[in-house]
Amino acid sequence: MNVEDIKAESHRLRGSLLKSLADPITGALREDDQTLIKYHGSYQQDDRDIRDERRRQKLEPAYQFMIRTRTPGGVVTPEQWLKLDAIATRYASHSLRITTRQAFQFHGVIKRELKATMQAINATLIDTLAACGDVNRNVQVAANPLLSSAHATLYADAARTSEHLLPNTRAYYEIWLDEEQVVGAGEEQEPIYGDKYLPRKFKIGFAVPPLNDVDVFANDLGFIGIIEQGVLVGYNVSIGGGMGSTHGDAETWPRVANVVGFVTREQLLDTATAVLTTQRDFGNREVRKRARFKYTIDDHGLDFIVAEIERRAGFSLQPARAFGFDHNGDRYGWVEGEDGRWHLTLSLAAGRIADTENSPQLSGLRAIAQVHTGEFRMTPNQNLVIAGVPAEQRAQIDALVAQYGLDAGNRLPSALARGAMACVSLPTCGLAMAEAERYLPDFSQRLQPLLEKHGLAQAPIVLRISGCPNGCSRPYLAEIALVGKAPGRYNLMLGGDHRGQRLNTLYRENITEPDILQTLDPLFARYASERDGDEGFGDFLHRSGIVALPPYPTHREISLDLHA
Ligand code: SRM
Ligand code: SF4
Repeated sequence: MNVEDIKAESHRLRGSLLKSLADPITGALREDDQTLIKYHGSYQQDDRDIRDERRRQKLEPAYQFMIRTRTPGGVVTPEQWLKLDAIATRYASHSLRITTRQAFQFHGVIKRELKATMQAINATLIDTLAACGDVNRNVQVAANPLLSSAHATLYADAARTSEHLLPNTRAYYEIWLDEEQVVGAGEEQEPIYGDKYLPRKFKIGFAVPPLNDVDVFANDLGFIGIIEQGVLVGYNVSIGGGMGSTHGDAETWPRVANVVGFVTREQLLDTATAVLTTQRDFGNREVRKRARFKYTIDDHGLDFIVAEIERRAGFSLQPARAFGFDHNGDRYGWVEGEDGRWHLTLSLAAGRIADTENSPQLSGLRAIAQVHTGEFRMTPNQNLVIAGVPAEQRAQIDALVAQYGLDAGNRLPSALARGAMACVSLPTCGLAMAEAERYLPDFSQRLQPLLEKHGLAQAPIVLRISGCPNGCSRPYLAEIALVGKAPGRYNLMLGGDHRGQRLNTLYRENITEPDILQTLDPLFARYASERDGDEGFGDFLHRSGIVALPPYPTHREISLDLHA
């Protein structure tokens, strides 16, 4: 069955999940249920490292499940942290993985423990509903603001947007939490989503200028907080961002969002509903790879879509207000919020938190969670903020950070390595074509001598690696990106800016590490000697004519003068 039919016939996302879970013969779910479980925040996967060996032994693949949390803005309390850590250790692969959208992923959960794991997660008061599937996903929020009170308001707005856009079905609670079915599945209404939910996934991000850590222009819908005299007065709205594309398919492309206007905080939920339902009704339900909102905008035209949004919302968007972004990465180390509390940002290697021989990070963060009185914030760059630390507790946190080597990432020798991202990729991702997370530390190390040779160790160059063109590490916004093509082979993309406002361009196709290093060497040399002040690497490549904008037919760069 195709995905549209599976959704429509699923009895509001129930399908035969209960039967699939109860079947002791296989570690897998029935085929249609593999689609439906995504809406519950989980993916069926198999361990690709042992796939061939299992086949040789005539065993079914080593089926296992990934579970993703719905944690708007990536905020968790120390109590929740400790419980999630215990779940990772008891049911999953002994690691917590911070995603590029500020969620946790657990990997390696087996089918017969799936329900217990879901129940344990829900017992922390965190759920996984709508973390995957054709619905609104985990809402991103700027993680490391200096303006604490405006951020708190913005975070609350993001959290209520997330709640407002949740599916209405009780399927999740019945299947995982044993809630009794009181309403017939056929009678349940989905006022926002309708019978077939959205044509495709939908993503919302809330940014706080001047930081664009959420990469707001990669989201289907972006809200850019406008803060005047310390007060959050409303949001600029951006629509139509997205990264995914398919190698060699000219019908697909990454796209940066268009800034289309300004709305007040009171208009936020109506705006979100209007945008989401416009995509629900106009999105392409025939061709799934063309179903994202970015293509709906390109196919129908921006003016038509904006008019439709305004019609549904019942008000016109005001002209966008001036704002400016200065970087899309995180700021590491301690910063003081305006309320006098402190926030410590730790750089983590591709967001993976595990205990390894030289780096007991899971244990270290457990020790911090046991004494921390503030909160943890996962960043959209796969890093972690130990947030809201009273001044008098900084020394204690610093001592634990040092004891467990939690600052290893902050002490990496290049700014590039500290800020780099990589998607999960192998061995769990079924779509991976090349290594990403596991390759990032090696690649950064190989790049180090080149950076040093050209005096660029502290140049904040944005590097991102994805194991395939779906772009989960948002590679098309990076100044340097490797996009997986085949084992050990990548497309080298160059020329994004460091504010997340310009897409990069394919520079060399399907090359191996030695070629990548050889290609970058002379470019680093020119950048080192010809850059203009603190000009970014991507900006330099454009100014000097080394790369041009990519040949995609639609929105490739934010063209407004956004630098207020
Ligand atoms: Fe992603 C599919 C991991 C952020 C675009 N993504 C997947 C799957 C579920 C593979 C699959 O479909 O079988 C990956 C699971 C890997 C694993 O083993 O864990 C996966 N995506 C991730 C995460 C964990 C990457 C990471 O290293 O952190 C991120 C989880 C985010 C979250 O918490 O919700 C993740 N994915 C993204 C982003 C970045 C973002 O949203 O800011 C993108 C690009 C933005 C966008 O959506 O356009 C992204 N993921 C995709 C796509 C391409 C969608 C498209 O429009 O074509 C796929 C494939 C698909 O949907 O068919 C995909
Ligand atoms: Fe998997 Fe590709 Fe996403 Fe990486 S970019 S996690 S390889 S789907």
